[in-house]
Amino acid sequence: MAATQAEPSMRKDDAPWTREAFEAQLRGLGVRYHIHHPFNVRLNSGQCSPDEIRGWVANRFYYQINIPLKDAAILSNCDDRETRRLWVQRILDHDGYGDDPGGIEAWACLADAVGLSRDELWSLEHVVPGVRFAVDAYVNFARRVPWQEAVCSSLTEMFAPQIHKDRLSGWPSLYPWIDPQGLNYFRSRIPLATRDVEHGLAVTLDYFKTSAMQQRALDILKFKLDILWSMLDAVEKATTR
Ligand code: AHQ
Repeated sequence: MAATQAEPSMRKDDAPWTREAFEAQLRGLGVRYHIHHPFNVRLNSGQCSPDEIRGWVANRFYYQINIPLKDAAILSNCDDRETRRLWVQRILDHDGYGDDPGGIEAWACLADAVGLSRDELWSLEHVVPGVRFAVDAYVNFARRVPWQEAVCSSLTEMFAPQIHKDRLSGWPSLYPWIDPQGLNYFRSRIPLATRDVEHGLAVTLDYFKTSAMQQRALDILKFKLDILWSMLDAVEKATTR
Protein backbone atom coordinates (compact mmCIF):
# COMPACT_ATOMS: atom_id res chain seq x y z
CA MET A 1 0.00 0.00 0.00
CA ALA A 2 1.36 3.41 -0.92
CA ALA A 3 2.40 5.59 2.00
CA THR A 4 -0.40 8.01 1.29
CA GLN A 5 -3.01 5.34 2.12
CA ALA A 6 -1.13 3.04 4.52
CA GLU A 7 -2.42 3.20 8.06
CA PRO A 8 0.58 3.11 10.44
CA SER A 9 0.79 -0.44 11.75
CA MET A 10 1.13 -0.18 15.53
CA ARG A 11 4.08 -2.03 17.04
CA LYS A 12 3.40 -4.46 19.87
CA ASP A 13 4.49 -2.07 22.61
CA ASP A 14 3.58 1.62 22.35
CA ALA A 15 6.93 2.97 23.47
CA PRO A 16 8.52 4.94 20.64
CA TRP A 17 12.08 4.11 19.61
CA THR A 18 14.87 6.26 20.96
CA ARG A 19 16.28 8.79 18.48
CA GLU A 20 19.24 6.50 17.79
CA ALA A 21 17.07 3.39 17.37
CA PHE A 22 14.67 5.29 15.08
CA GLU A 23 17.57 6.43 12.89
CA ALA A 24 18.90 2.85 12.80
CA GLN A 25 15.46 1.64 11.65
CA LEU A 26 15.46 4.23 8.85
CA ARG A 27 19.00 3.32 7.78
CA GLY A 28 18.09 -0.37 7.96
CA LEU A 29 15.80 0.17 4.96
CA GLY A 30 18.92 0.63 2.84
CA VAL A 31 18.59 -3.02 1.86
CA ARG A 32 15.72 -1.86 -0.38
CA TYR A 33 17.80 0.87 -2.05
CA HIS A 34 18.11 0.79 -5.85
CA ILE A 35 21.87 0.24 -5.54
CA HIS A 36 20.83 -3.41 -5.19
CA HIS A 37 18.51 -3.41 -8.23
CA PRO A 38 19.73 -5.89 -10.89
CA PHE A 39 19.84 -3.11 -13.51
CA ASN A 40 22.04 -0.94 -11.27
CA VAL A 41 24.27 -3.93 -10.46
CA ARG A 42 24.78 -4.48 -14.20
CA LEU A 43 25.19 -0.74 -14.82
CA ASN A 44 27.90 -0.29 -12.18
CA SER A 45 29.70 -3.50 -13.11
CA GLY A 46 30.15 -2.56 -16.77
CA GLN A 47 27.54 -4.90 -18.21
CA CYS A 48 25.21 -2.32 -19.77
CA SER A 49 25.22 -1.49 -23.47
CA PRO A 50 25.46 2.11 -24.69
CA ASP A 51 21.74 1.99 -25.54
CA GLU A 52 20.87 0.82 -22.02
CA ILE A 53 22.98 3.61 -20.53
CA ARG A 54 21.41 6.21 -22.81
CA GLY A 55 17.96 4.90 -21.85
CA TRP A 56 18.84 5.16 -18.16
CA VAL A 57 20.23 8.72 -18.53
CA ALA A 58 17.17 9.86 -20.53
CA ASN A 59 14.71 8.40 -18.00
CA ARG A 60 16.56 9.58 -14.90
CA PHE A 61 16.53 13.08 -16.46
CA TYR A 62 12.76 13.13 -15.85
CA TYR A 63 13.44 12.47 -12.15
CA GLN A 64 16.11 15.19 -12.01
CA ILE A 65 13.95 17.92 -13.62
CA ASN A 66 11.12 17.07 -11.20
CA ILE A 67 13.22 17.34 -8.04
CA PRO A 68 12.87 21.17 -8.00
CA LEU A 69 9.09 20.84 -8.43
CA LYS A 70 9.04 18.38 -5.51
CA ASP A 71 11.16 20.69 -3.39
CA ALA A 72 9.04 23.72 -4.33
CA ALA A 73 5.95 21.74 -3.24
CA ILE A 74 7.59 21.17 0.14
CA LEU A 75 8.42 24.88 0.43
CA SER A 76 4.85 25.83 -0.46
CA ASN A 77 3.54 23.65 2.39
CA CYS A 78 6.20 24.67 4.90
CA ASP A 79 5.30 27.37 7.44
CA ASP A 80 8.70 27.34 9.10
CA ARG A 81 11.07 30.08 7.86
CA GLU A 82 14.25 28.42 9.17
CA THR A 83 13.39 25.22 7.25
CA ARG A 84 12.57 27.20 4.08
CA ARG A 85 15.88 29.09 4.29
CA LEU A 86 17.66 25.73 4.12
CA TRP A 87 15.31 23.90 1.79
CA VAL A 88 15.38 26.57 -0.93
CA GLN A 89 19.05 25.72 -1.53
CA ARG A 90 17.97 22.36 -2.96
CA ILE A 91 16.10 24.11 -5.78
CA LEU A 92 19.11 26.31 -6.55
CA ASP A 93 21.38 23.24 -6.53
CA HIS A 94 19.36 21.73 -9.38
CA ASP A 95 18.18 24.77 -11.32
CA GLY A 96 21.43 26.64 -10.88
CA TYR A 97 22.04 30.12 -9.48
CA GLY A 98 24.20 32.98 -10.79
CA ASP A 99 27.23 31.46 -12.50
CA ASP A 100 26.45 27.95 -11.26
CA PRO A 101 24.46 26.19 -14.04
CA GLY A 102 23.19 23.61 -11.51
CA GLY A 103 22.55 19.87 -11.42
CA ILE A 104 20.03 19.68 -14.26
CA GLU A 105 22.63 21.16 -16.59
CA ALA A 106 25.22 18.76 -15.17
CA TRP A 107 22.88 15.86 -15.94
CA ALA A 108 22.51 17.24 -19.49
CA CYS A 109 26.33 17.15 -19.71
CA LEU A 110 26.13 13.46 -18.72
CA ALA A 111 23.67 13.02 -21.59
CA ASP A 112 26.14 14.75 -23.96
CA ALA A 113 28.82 12.32 -22.75
CA VAL A 114 26.73 9.21 -23.42
CA GLY A 115 25.65 10.39 -26.86
CA LEU A 116 22.17 11.80 -26.23
CA SER A 117 21.46 15.11 -28.02
CA ARG A 118 20.03 17.98 -25.97
CA ASP A 119 16.91 18.02 -28.16
CA GLU A 120 16.42 14.28 -27.60
CA LEU A 121 16.97 14.64 -23.85
CA TRP A 122 14.63 17.61 -23.35
CA SER A 123 11.96 16.11 -25.64
CA LEU A 124 11.45 13.43 -22.94
CA GLU A 125 10.63 11.10 -25.84
CA HIS A 126 12.49 8.23 -24.18
CA VAL A 127 10.76 8.55 -20.79
CA VAL A 128 8.76 5.34 -20.31
CA PRO A 129 5.33 5.27 -18.59
CA GLY A 130 6.60 3.47 -15.47
CA VAL A 131 9.22 6.15 -14.87
CA ARG A 132 6.78 8.99 -15.52
CA PHE A 133 4.20 7.51 -13.15
CA ALA A 134 6.77 6.87 -10.39
CA VAL A 135 8.24 10.37 -10.59
CA ASP A 136 4.81 12.01 -10.78
CA ALA A 137 3.75 9.96 -7.73
CA TYR A 138 6.73 11.42 -5.84
CA VAL A 139 5.91 15.02 -6.79
CA ASN A 140 2.20 14.58 -6.03
CA PHE A 141 3.05 12.94 -2.68
CA ALA A 142 5.13 16.02 -1.75
CA ARG A 143 2.25 18.30 -2.77
CA ARG A 144 -0.34 16.42 -0.73
CA VAL A 145 1.27 15.40 2.59
CA PRO A 146 2.53 17.49 5.53
CA TRP A 147 5.90 19.00 4.62
CA GLN A 148 7.69 16.97 7.31
CA GLU A 149 6.47 13.74 5.64
CA ALA A 150 7.80 14.91 2.27
CA VAL A 151 11.11 15.76 3.95
CA CYS A 152 11.21 12.20 5.29
CA SER A 153 10.73 10.81 1.78
CA SER A 154 13.93 12.53 0.61
CA LEU A 155 15.97 10.41 3.04
CA THR A 156 16.66 7.79 0.37
CA GLU A 157 19.67 10.06 -0.17
CA MET A 158 21.11 8.59 3.03
CA PHE A 159 22.23 5.79 0.72
CA ALA A 160 23.14 7.89 -2.32
CA PRO A 161 26.82 8.74 -1.68
CA GLN A 162 27.83 5.10 -2.19
CA ILE A 163 25.99 4.77 -5.51
CA HIS A 164 27.67 7.95 -6.76
CA LYS A 165 31.09 6.72 -5.58
CA ASP A 166 30.52 3.40 -7.39
CA ARG A 167 29.87 5.27 -10.65
CA LEU A 168 32.85 7.56 -10.22
CA SER A 169 35.23 4.69 -9.40
CA GLY A 170 33.95 2.25 -11.98
CA TRP A 171 32.64 3.97 -15.08
CA PRO A 172 35.93 5.49 -16.37
CA SER A 173 37.41 2.01 -16.84
CA LEU A 174 34.13 0.13 -17.43
CA TYR A 175 32.81 2.59 -20.01
CA PRO A 176 35.90 4.30 -21.55
CA TRP A 177 33.68 5.62 -24.36
CA ILE A 178 31.95 7.98 -21.87
CA ASP A 179 33.78 11.31 -21.45
CA PRO A 180 34.68 11.39 -17.70
CA GLN A 181 33.63 15.06 -17.63
CA GLY A 182 30.09 13.71 -17.94
CA LEU A 183 30.39 12.17 -14.48
CA ASN A 184 30.69 15.56 -12.75
CA TYR A 185 27.06 15.44 -11.60
CA PHE A 186 27.77 12.35 -9.47
CA ARG A 187 30.86 14.05 -8.01
CA SER A 188 28.84 17.18 -7.17
CA ARG A 189 26.06 15.25 -5.40
CA ILE A 190 28.22 13.54 -2.75
CA PRO A 191 28.71 16.61 -0.51
CA LEU A 192 25.25 17.96 -1.34
CA ALA A 193 23.52 14.67 -0.47
CA THR A 194 25.47 14.51 2.79
CA ARG A 195 24.42 18.08 3.66
CA ASP A 196 20.80 17.50 2.68
CA VAL A 197 20.51 14.25 4.65
CA GLU A 198 21.85 15.94 7.79
CA HIS A 199 18.99 18.46 7.61
CA GLY A 200 16.31 15.99 6.46
CA LEU A 201 17.21 13.48 9.15
CA ALA A 202 17.07 16.13 11.90
CA VAL A 203 13.59 17.19 10.76
CA THR A 204 12.47 13.55 10.62
CA LEU A 205 13.87 12.51 14.00
CA ASP A 206 12.30 15.62 15.60
CA TYR A 207 8.84 15.33 14.00
CA PHE A 208 7.98 11.62 14.07
CA LYS A 209 7.70 11.24 17.86
CA THR A 210 5.16 8.50 18.66
CA SER A 211 5.57 4.83 17.71
CA ALA A 212 2.73 5.17 15.21
CA MET A 213 4.40 8.21 13.62
CA GLN A 214 7.74 6.44 13.53
CA GLN A 215 6.09 3.54 11.71
CA ARG A 216 4.59 6.10 9.31
CA ALA A 217 8.09 7.42 8.64
CA LEU A 218 9.29 3.92 7.77
CA ASP A 219 6.28 3.46 5.47
CA ILE A 220 7.07 6.78 3.76
CA LEU A 221 10.70 5.82 3.20
CA LYS A 222 9.62 2.41 1.83
CA PHE A 223 7.27 4.25 -0.55
CA LYS A 224 10.13 6.39 -1.87
CA LEU A 225 12.47 3.39 -2.09
CA ASP A 226 9.77 1.67 -4.15
CA ILE A 227 9.63 4.72 -6.43
CA LEU A 228 13.36 4.43 -7.18
CA TRP A 229 13.15 0.65 -7.52
CA SER A 230 10.17 0.75 -9.89
CA MET A 231 11.93 3.36 -12.05
CA LEU A 232 14.73 0.86 -12.67
CA ASP A 233 12.18 -1.91 -13.30
CA ALA A 234 10.68 0.24 -16.06
CA VAL A 235 14.06 1.28 -17.50
CA GLU A 236 15.28 -2.33 -17.49
CA LYS A 237 12.13 -3.53 -19.29
CA ALA A 238 12.38 -0.77 -21.89
CA THR A 239 16.11 -0.97 -22.63
CA THR A 240 17.28 -4.53 -22.04
CA ARG A 241 17.21 -6.74 -25.13
O1 AHQ B 1 20.65 13.17 -7.91
C1 AHQ B 1 19.76 12.89 -6.92
C2 AHQ B 1 19.12 13.90 -6.23
O2 AHQ B 1 19.38 15.17 -6.53
C3 AHQ B 1 18.21 13.55 -5.24
C4 AHQ B 1 17.39 14.45 -4.39
C5 AHQ B 1 16.84 13.49 -3.37
C6 AHQ B 1 15.38 13.73 -3.07
O3 AHQ B 1 15.03 14.89 -2.74
O4 AHQ B 1 14.59 12.75 -3.13
N1 AHQ B 1 17.07 12.16 -3.91
C7 AHQ B 1 17.97 12.24 -4.92
C8 AHQ B 1 18.61 11.21 -5.58
C9 AHQ B 1 19.53 11.55 -6.60
N2 AHQ B 1 20.25 10.62 -7.31
C10 AHQ B 1 19.82 9.23 -7.22
C11 AHQ B 1 20.88 8.35 -7.91
O5 AHQ B 1 20.82 7.13 -7.77
O6 AHQ B 1 21.70 8.95 -8.62
C12 AHQ B 1 19.52 8.88 -5.80
C13 AHQ B 1 18.32 9.73 -5.35
C14 AHQ B 1 17.92 9.34 -3.97
O7 AHQ B 1 18.65 8.55 -3.32
O8 AHQ B 1 16.81 9.70 -3.54
